Amino acid sequence: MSDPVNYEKRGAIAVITLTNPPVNAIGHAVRKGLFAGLDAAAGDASVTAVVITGDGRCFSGGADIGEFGRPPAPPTLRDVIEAAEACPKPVVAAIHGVAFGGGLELALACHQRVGDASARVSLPEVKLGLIPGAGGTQRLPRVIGAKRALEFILSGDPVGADEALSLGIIDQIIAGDLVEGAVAAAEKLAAEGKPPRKVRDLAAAGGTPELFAGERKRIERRARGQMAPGHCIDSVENACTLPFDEGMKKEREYFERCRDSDQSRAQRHVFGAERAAAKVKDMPPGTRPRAVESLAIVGCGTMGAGIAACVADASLPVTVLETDPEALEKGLAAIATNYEGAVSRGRISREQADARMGLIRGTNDYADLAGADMVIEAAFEDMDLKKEIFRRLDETCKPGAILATNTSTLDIDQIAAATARPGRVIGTHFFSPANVMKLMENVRGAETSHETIATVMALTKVLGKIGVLVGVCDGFVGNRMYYSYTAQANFLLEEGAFPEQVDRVIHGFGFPMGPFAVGDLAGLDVGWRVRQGRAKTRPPDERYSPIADRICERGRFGQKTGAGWYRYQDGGRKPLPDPEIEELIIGVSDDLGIERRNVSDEEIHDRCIYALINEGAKILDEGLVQRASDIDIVWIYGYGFPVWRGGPMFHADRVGLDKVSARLAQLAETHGQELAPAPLLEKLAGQGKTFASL
Ligand code: 3H9
Repeated sequence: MSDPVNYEKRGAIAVITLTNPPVNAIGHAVRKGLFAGLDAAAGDASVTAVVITGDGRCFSGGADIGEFGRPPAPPTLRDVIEAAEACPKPVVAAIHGVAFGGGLELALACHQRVGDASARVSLPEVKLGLIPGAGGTQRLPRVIGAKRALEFILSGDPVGADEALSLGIIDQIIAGDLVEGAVAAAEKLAAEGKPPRKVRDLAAAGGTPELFAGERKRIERRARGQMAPGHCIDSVENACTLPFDEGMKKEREYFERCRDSDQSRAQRHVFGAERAAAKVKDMPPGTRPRAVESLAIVGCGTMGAGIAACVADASLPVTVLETDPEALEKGLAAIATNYEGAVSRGRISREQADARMGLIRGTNDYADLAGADMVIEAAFEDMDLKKEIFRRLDETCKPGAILATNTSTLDIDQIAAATARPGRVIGTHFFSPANVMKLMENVRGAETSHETIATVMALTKVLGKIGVLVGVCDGFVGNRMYYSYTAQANFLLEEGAFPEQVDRVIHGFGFPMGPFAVGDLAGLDVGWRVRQGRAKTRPPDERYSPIADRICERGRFGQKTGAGWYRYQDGGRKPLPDPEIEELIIGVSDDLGIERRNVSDEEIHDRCIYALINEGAKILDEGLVQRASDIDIVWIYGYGFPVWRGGPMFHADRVGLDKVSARLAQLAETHGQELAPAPLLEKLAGQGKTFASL
């Protein structure tokens, strides 16, 4: 293994370079190397100043996340950072690519920071359920003021070189060779002969009590249930009110509390799970994704328009086909309106909106799709219609083009069979709104080629999405699990609960909304149509709740009709319990001969959440995902499962599969065999294993 830190001298300047690919994570060996380098530079009379930089693609992605579960080994990152700040010779950080987390904390302790145009800085610890723990909460407010530091730390989002310069996070942008520029800056500092400027000696400006109170209020809703954001605020407040060393001591306490919490463990799991999802286990080495430089979308309804916008957002040209000119015009207008909204909310500039709109071209003619590298069909959910479209696409599109379907339920293999290129057919299940939701279920059919899979997984990243590769089954992973979860929610209504109770429990678990509020938001008519289509094939002994159908029969399709599971006043979005629905639900219980009873919150939690986990276990057993954590990603990014619980399968592992399995077995005895523990769950529970162990 090569040394993870390189030390060299350029004239009188010591250059310490992190060489720990891929992202120069600061693990134990790097810390040791940095510490030794700083020590050597301090003790070498011929060295007048120091530059710290990163080799390869970036300065540093921060502390090594993989080490958080292990006992800390000295020197700690804080020791290294203190050594940099205390160095009697000027230390200059030279940043290219990312300086994230501990990487930025190291840079903030240097006496000057320079970067090139590629520099991006952030303190993303909050996304891992942590607070910056190596001085970030104490030094950043001293550099950019409390208000901006809070925004920066609470969002965890990066800023680019120009913004970092205007904020004062970096002092200079170097146009030519970064390290040469940094060495020149270090020589200049050394020549000035002044004592190094230390951020710890500055005062943090703007930390008013109102600022902190306002931020605490804001995160109550935005980060409900999460520990880290509150501690980020506490710690930045300390930077404004306490001496530096005391603030650091507190920061350490908060950091350790967060690091050792289940929440951070869950969020670190999600970080790894997200990256694991991108890897396809059976991909033959050397498989290369095809270039996708132009796309086409068939259908410009809600999904088609959303997908087109998401492609244009990624700066790729896209042709949108609607055979009906009026529908095309309407769809394109909807995209334009959406962009206008983004401009007026300040999310994108007018130039960006115009550029993106300029990438979208409408057509009524299939011939215009002939040159596309990939086509995504986003037509109505109807097998015959989709087959017909694929037949035409197969005839029209160039031989290498990939044909994808944005179905949420239909069998990809049947659709692929309508073409002479089943190897190039795949499912790309976007979630609505497609230009906002991060998840894509990429559905591999029996004949989908590895090259097609590699291409679509790579495209997913280009589109800024997180792709999970899944197999063909009814509803794929997300919706299939959603059916099991909402089925229990509906049965609970028949047995004695009301929508607001179920939604309250699920919201309390950490979902942004309960299943009934979600139904009203998404619209109830689509599911109704799907259920009508399936009525004929539903096994007669399968328990089926008619409540949702009866609600739809009254024309209550959710928020868009002002009424659904709830009523909505004056066009508002606040779900209000509706006596009409309570009456309807009680009527259904009567019709089914169910005696209503008091349903406890605990029962609601267990039946809904454990049904979800149980279906996940079946999916895993059927080999429809590559690993349990893929299911976690689907549920976090597609359905709002609380990230700080790590996803349903991680959550189950944490609760203990023996407990989950035993509780399901008990519930099944009273409430029906749908709740019987899945064989895989029972097996793992019996062996004392976890889903993660598979
Ligand atoms: C911290 O710093 C705590 C301190 O405040 C206090 C300490 C006392 N560690 O994302 P990619 C791996 S907390 C270990 O695919 P990209 C990653 O798993 C840390 N490994 O590439 C992947 O591995 P694999 C705060 C890391 O170019 C590979 O690098 N920092 C780390 O799309 C490539 O990653 C963060 O939260 C790490 N810190 O994006 C930053 N970072 O190849 C988290 C990455 O086996 N990281 N890896 O799948 C990121 O945001 C992105 O990874 C980054 C690169 C932008 C760096």
